[in-house]
Amino acid sequence: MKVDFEKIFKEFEEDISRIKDLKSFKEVKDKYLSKEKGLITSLLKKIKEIPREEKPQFGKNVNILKGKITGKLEELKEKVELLELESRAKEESVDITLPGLDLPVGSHHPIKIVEKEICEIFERMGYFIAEGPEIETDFNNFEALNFPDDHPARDAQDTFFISEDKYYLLRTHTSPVQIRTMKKYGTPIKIIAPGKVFRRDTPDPTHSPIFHQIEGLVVDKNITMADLKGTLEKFARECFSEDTRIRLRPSFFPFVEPGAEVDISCIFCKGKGCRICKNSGWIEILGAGMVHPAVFEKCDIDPETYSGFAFGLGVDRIAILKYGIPDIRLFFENDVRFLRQF
Ligand code: FA5
Repeated sequence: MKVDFEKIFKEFEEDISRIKDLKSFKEVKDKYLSKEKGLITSLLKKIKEIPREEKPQFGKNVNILKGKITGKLEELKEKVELLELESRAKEESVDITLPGLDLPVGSHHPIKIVEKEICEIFERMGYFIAEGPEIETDFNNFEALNFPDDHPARDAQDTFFISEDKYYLLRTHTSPVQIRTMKKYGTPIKIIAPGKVFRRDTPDPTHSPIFHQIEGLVVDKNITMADLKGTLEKFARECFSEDTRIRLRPSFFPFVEPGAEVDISCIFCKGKGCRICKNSGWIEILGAGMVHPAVFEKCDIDPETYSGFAFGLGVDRIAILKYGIPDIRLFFENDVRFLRQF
């Protein structure tokens, strides 16, 4: 059997002259050097058909051919890789004259801006931030806060219960964080607890079924109502303006005694009377009071030794006042035209 090694090498040279990228390089390499179907392999397989005395020379010739082909391909490989890189760089190059993409930049939600501002005021007064879950137990949300069994807030009309036995619910205020903190850390305490709360209130311009509160709790020896009033006065001046005044009106919350609703002097008419304050000169912003002894007892704190005050303010209502927003529902509709303004 005659094999023309010269001719094979010529054909190989023609093949490599047509190589222009890695793909065609691989095709040529496979044609000659592939272990399964390559030409060199098929020549080696033919060795058994060769007369005995010609076998050594034939083997030698195949090896020489293989060496020449391998050498040439190795030389070429580097060049092809470089070519490939250049053409990729050309294709992927950035046209710096094209106009840039307009990536919209997000902003903080107005409720979060106001929540942060309020938290910072209290942090400057030495308060720590505490947190509690939005899903609460009846114990933390009502029982430990001294709500009687027949209190209307415990009614399914007012509370979103999430278990059949009405034990788990969406917290209706941030006051359960008071219970969690007293139970976990004992005394003394000086915390604020911001968060979402939920009530089955019909939505209207000042009511939303989801809204935000910030709870405050201070417990130590000799804490008095004067401390509460001084703290809230300082808060009102920092949150609104230096000339803002506050007034406390007696009110009832089962977990405080005495309890109070706290008003600020109307920030729009400065107390003269206008449409927003319904001509009273005052706007209600929060509930507050001295921690009820029964609540201390539920949390294993001795009411004879310790006293404390607590308050709970509605962040959404404060944001409405600060920004002059006509309807609380705007905060929850997520209309970017509204949100973009903050
Ligand atoms: C409470 O929730 C008490 N836990 C506050 C408190 C804490 C009192 C500590 C004493 C001691 P009240 O139900 O009044 O209180 O709610 C507090 C504030 O939440 C209100 O002043 C109001 O600003 C806001 N608020 C109440 N209901 C809604 C609602 N549906 N939508 C928006 N804001 C509301």
